[in-house]
Amino acid sequence: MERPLATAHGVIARCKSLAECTSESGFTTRPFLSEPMREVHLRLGAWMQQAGMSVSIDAVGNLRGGYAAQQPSAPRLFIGSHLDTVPRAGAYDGVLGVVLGVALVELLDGRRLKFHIEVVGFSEEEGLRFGVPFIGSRALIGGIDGELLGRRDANGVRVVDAIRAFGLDPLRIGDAQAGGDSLGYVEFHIEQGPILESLGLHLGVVEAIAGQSRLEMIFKGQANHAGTTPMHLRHDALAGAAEWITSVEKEAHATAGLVATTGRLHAEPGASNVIPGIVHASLDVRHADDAVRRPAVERLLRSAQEIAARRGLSVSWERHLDQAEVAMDTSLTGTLERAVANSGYPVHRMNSGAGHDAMIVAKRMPAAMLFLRSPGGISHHFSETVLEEDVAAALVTGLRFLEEVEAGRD
Ligand code: HGY
Ligand code: MN
Ligand code: MN
Repeated sequence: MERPLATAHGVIARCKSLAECTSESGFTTRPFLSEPMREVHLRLGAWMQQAGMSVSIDAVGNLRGGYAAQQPSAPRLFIGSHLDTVPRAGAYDGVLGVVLGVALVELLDGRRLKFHIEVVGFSEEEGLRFGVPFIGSRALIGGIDGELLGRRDANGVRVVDAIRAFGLDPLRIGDAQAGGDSLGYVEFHIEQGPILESLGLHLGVVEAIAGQSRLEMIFKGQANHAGTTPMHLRHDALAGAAEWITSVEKEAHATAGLVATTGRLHAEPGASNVIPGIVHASLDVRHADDAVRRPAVERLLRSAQEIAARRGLSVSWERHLDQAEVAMDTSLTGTLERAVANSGYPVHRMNSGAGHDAMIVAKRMPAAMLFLRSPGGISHHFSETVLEEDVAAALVTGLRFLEEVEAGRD
């Protein structure tokens, strides 16, 4: 166990080093195809090379490290997670899974297996820059279309232009697809919630990932003078949005397992002495059961219409994501469970409330996920952390998992 503990220390140090790559000084904020992502590619790419991997960057900016099998014709196991972050993120969401993948290859110490290993650092998972998540993993399964390439960021830059500006060729996006030799995909990720900690467990095996909806709501009223317009003659878009946000919270409280969030709000023209005329509000809705989530979204939209009509506002929306719940592959998850048990850890199955690249990759190949305990249940915040002993547990389990997959090739 000494080696994984030393390596766990190194894994955490590497995650902290990558957290320095940011577009907002003093925090870790790293959008898709941003300048700090180049530095992440350089640092991770160097570690991959030291581990004996061949390094490339595909046409959507995914960093890919290949570790060759004994035979060139062998199938390929992907180990991956994402390298982009939410604003003011922690050092581990996404990055940990990629750094752990590289560490597992290092621990093989040059030993070649009956399958190739490809460690993928996906370029985009959070949806920060273009409002839609999973651009990196979508490229791996051939899921990038013209509509996505034409989407614009806050500065009006299209996805296709951002790809060119990063020095990549959008015409080669098709080459990013995983081939027919794909054996499966495994993702290591912090839990981002309090369950494992409450149970006193190092690790959790993911059974299914909850579906999610993401929308942008636009409330329109009448901007006007804050001093001269009496209260009963106002059409305040922000007051309407605020009433709706409160109703969203009530609806989520009233529906078991439903979570609904407005995390971004933008009021125009945005002055203390002007009644807000236009408000953009994000909406994120999740539930483990799509049959609960989808009707809930429709109820929230009807509630927005009722509130807007009563206040003399208009409301419209753009649907950015309707991602169905996804079950992990039973057989690969069974292999992962054996690895957890044979490493001496209790097997705990759980669902994921957070979205993950695994839910996209699962459309193309068997996918499995291992969670590491999140101290304090905190994530999507700079105080997010992980324990060295849990990283060591993930490394031991990861090595066992590779052994189990190897044994399955006999
Ligand atoms: O938002 C999510 O669920 C994930 O962290 N991308
Ligand atoms: Mn995240
Ligand atoms: Mn993540």
